[in-house]
Amino acid sequence: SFNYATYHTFDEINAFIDNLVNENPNLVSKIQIGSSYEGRPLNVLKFSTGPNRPAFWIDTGIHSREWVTQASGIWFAKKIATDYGKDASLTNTLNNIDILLEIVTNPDGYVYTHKSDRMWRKTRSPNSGSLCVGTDPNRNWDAGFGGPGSSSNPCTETYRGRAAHSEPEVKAIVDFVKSHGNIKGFVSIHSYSQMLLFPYGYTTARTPDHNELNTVSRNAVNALASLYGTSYTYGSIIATIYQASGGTIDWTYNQGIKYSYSFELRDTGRYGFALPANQIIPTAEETWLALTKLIEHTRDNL
Ligand code: 0X9
Ligand code: ZN
Repeated sequence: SFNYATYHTFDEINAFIDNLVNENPNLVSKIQIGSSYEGRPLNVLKFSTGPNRPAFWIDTGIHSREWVTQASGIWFAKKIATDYGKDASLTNTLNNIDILLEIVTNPDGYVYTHKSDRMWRKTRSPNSGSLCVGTDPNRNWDAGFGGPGSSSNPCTETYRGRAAHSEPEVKAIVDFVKSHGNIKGFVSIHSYSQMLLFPYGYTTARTPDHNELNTVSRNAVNALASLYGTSYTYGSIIATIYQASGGTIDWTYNQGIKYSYSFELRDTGRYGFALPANQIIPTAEETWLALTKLIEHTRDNL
């Protein structure tokens, strides 16, 4: 059976996804929202118990080297499928709102971290006029695009790309969010630093929802810490980590998705992106407690 306590290849994750769909046909389906630059499927798991519901989006692995995020996404998928009809709160959630989960959000980068460079972060699209490859998919969104905390140099880790939404991995989510039209919560999961963040990253201006997002975040990180004592900081991106322009959740917030958040999972730097596999399950378990708070607050404020 599937080992949740180890890191898996792209092919293994896709096999996991297909098995989960086959084993839970009345709850789980797979949507392909597009293809990566190198032609790999961009798969989204949809957990749904009825038609035309609002939705809560979760993505993991948009930065390919952040392996504990894809591994946690796998664990969340299994947790949701297992708990529906057993856990009262999750059952209430899925009777009111769909959960959408993109586990391998940057598949070309993920494959590259397995075969060539474990520390690859960006996409794998070429850049004309440069030998350097890839765009930072968390600087490529049309929210303060090209501003401070992003680079115009294709050879840097924070290269914004030639234009907003130039990366097919980003454009697929943009098109999906717009055509869905009823996504009420959005969480983009990164590592590492142990933080729960909300907009904005491109400007010091506070959003109109700052106080509500701050209170929900406090409740979520308290729930997270209740399991193993893991300490998270929280706040706006710019005030908590650093200025970053063109980021995912600034775009989703400006699209009207009030409940837009981003995690930076374990650890705080001892292992960094190379988090030992024996921390996958504890990381996923504690993160799920925080995610549950974010989803419940969205569900209860539709
Ligand atoms: O620089 C980034 O894109 C994020 N840090 S990371 O180490 N995961 O690359 C921080 C930017 C804003 N934070 C999130 N949206 N998580
Ligand atoms: Zn990241």
